[in-house]
Amino acid sequence: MIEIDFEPLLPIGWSLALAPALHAALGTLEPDPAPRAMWLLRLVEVHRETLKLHDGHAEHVGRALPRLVRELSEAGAALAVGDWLLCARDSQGGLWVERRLEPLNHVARRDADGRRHAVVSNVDTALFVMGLDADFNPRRLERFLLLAQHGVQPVVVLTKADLVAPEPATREALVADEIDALRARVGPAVPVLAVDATSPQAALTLAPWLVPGQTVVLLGSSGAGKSTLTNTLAARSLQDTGPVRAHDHRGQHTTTSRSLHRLPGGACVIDTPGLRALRPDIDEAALARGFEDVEALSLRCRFRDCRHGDEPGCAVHEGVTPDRLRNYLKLQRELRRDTMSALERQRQLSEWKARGRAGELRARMKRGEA
Ligand SMILES: Nc1nc2c(ncn2[C@@H]2O[C@H](COP(=O)(O)OP(=O)(O)O)[C@@H](O)[C@H]2O)c(=O)[nH]1
Ligand SMILES: [Mg+2]
Ligand SMILES: [Zn+2]
Repeated sequence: MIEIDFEPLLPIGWSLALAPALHAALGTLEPDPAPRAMWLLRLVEVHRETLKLHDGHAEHVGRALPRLVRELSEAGAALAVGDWLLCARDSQGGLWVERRLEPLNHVARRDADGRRHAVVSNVDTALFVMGLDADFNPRRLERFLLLAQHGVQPVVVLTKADLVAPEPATREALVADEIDALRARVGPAVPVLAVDATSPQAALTLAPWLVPGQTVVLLGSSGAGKSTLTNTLAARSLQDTGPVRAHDHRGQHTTTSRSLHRLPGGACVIDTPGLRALRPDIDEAALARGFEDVEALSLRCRFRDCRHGDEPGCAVHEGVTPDRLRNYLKLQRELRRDTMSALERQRQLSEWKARGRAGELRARMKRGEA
């Protein structure tokens, strides 16, 4: 028997869409003769040993049961900021996470071996933050945009609009040109905004995505202005921000971990450290959605198996800028490599298991048991 007061959870992102996951998680708890008090908490920060959890009123420090940690890591689905967790206290008052509710979505990346890592869970909007300075890189942005899947709305936020040119009229014209060029490249489905992340005006520009109960994650490379934006949205200094290094205009990795914060207006924002060499965790369908223009044009290529290289009559070659096409083909190669290595890992695992079983059988036969 557990009793949950949902009302305080609404401002920290609880929604009806999570009810089935809660029901399922409750169903996996062992029946207890004595009624136990359990809490539903949101994970706001992950540390090496401990977790910071929020109940809608205050933060608590807890730990995950080792069995849960093992299960999740074997499934390649470790706990991530934004997760909803069922927790209980032990007799000494220690807070333990017993179950994780199946997330509605993950923003996830892959490492060089093709292994999947969740960055954050249960987000409504992903703000892809990119500076209008040396950080500006449409190819990297296209990669980032692929992270927005399973109902996560993507929004591009161009920061440092105030630094583009000293003269306001020139500045506005240059920023408008950059926005138009990006829109033409990523398509009309993704809003593109420009802000000065240090100005309160930025909070007004982003207000439509920050209504109560919404969870927004800030993604982008180091120095893009994510922590600056977090502080501006919160109207106070929550996150350290770093001066940009003079030689390469990059930030100095001041943000070292992900953390979820409540904003005065009722939304939650998750600040993240910069993701360096980003490999989005995607499948063929996600790649196709991110590059709808390529997919649509490829139907008009002369050859059905056109690889949009130097084949004659390639409609994609004609209709997509070379830079975007190169990026698409590179992502496609990476995706195939990751899929291959995931299959390879699975094959290896079952081979080891089979070998283990065969060895066991031989040993039992020796002992005359089989
Ligand atoms: N003028 C101006 N400076 C900004 C803007 N956004 C970020 N910065 C500066 O850029 C540096 C890096 O910002 P930070 O928020 O730490 O980047 P993060 O690594 O993405 O969190 C800081 O010195 C900020 O003050 C902006 O829109 N305008
Ligand atoms: Mg930061
Ligand atoms: Zn083609």
